[in-house]
Amino acid sequence: MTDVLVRDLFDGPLDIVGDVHGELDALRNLLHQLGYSTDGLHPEKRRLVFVGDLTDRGPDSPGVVALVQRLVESGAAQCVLGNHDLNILLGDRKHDNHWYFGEEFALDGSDEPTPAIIADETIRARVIQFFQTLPLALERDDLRVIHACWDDDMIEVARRSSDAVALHQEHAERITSAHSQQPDLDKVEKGLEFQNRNPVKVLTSGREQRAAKPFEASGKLRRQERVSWWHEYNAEPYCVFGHYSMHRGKDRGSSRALCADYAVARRWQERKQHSFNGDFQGMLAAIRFPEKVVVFDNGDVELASIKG
Ligand SMILES: [Mn+2]
Repeated sequence: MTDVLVRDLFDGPLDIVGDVHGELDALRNLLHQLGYSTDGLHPEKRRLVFVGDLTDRGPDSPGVVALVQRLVESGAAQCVLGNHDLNILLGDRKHDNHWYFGEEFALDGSDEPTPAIIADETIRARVIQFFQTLPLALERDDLRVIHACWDDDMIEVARRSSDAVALHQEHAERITSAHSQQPDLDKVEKGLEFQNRNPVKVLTSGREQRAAKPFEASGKLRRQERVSWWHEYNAEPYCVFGHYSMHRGKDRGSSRALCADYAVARRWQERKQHSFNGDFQGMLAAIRFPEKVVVFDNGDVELASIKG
């Protein structure tokens, strides 16, 4: 594998699919709503691009990876690596990726089962083999695709590497060794350096900053918060990204940076709610380019949010 981590994006009209997070039914519905055949072919020669985070939380991560892998390998789709996909490549056990490690339950110590298809040896090998082929970024003159954050300096670093895991480890080790010379750095400062000075982290999960006050997210007390980089994005090409799950109707993006993640990852929790009536709030969506409209998995269509 000698391809570098920043590659050419398909030309022509595209449908850029947000974070799927194991929601195979939603993905099948969305591809149907967009007009694709099961082979990923479109009568108007449109093509698919995935912003990454194919797995975790939803019920069928192996099914989503298998479908996207088939589309990518047949030339019908492209896909970039997300932070959840990276965690699996790094062998990092997280709360949401228990399925990959053969665990029936989420690893947060709760007794609540998270119904999910569990990976066996064959599935694990196939998932890793596919994720190893994924770039961190795709680009063409008028458009860029990234999982979390387009950062020019980090993109330049990624252009010189063909292995996301090796690049991640190289920078993690460099930062660790720099910290041994800086005994005064506090824990938050060290955490921020691991996040903000590692190109693979910045591109797949974005920059962070010290929070004014500690806050709770996903059951953990956090002292670092995400930076809303899209407010400052003013490059000429549009940028479509995922990762920052948004609520429908609530804008996330600048005039040229458009978020495709409409929080389908919330569905596994929505299903557990007593009051759940089958109407999901979290949606899977695709941004059509150059049209800049959003198509949802239930067939709804709206203009892509372009307000800051
Ligand atoms: Mn993500």
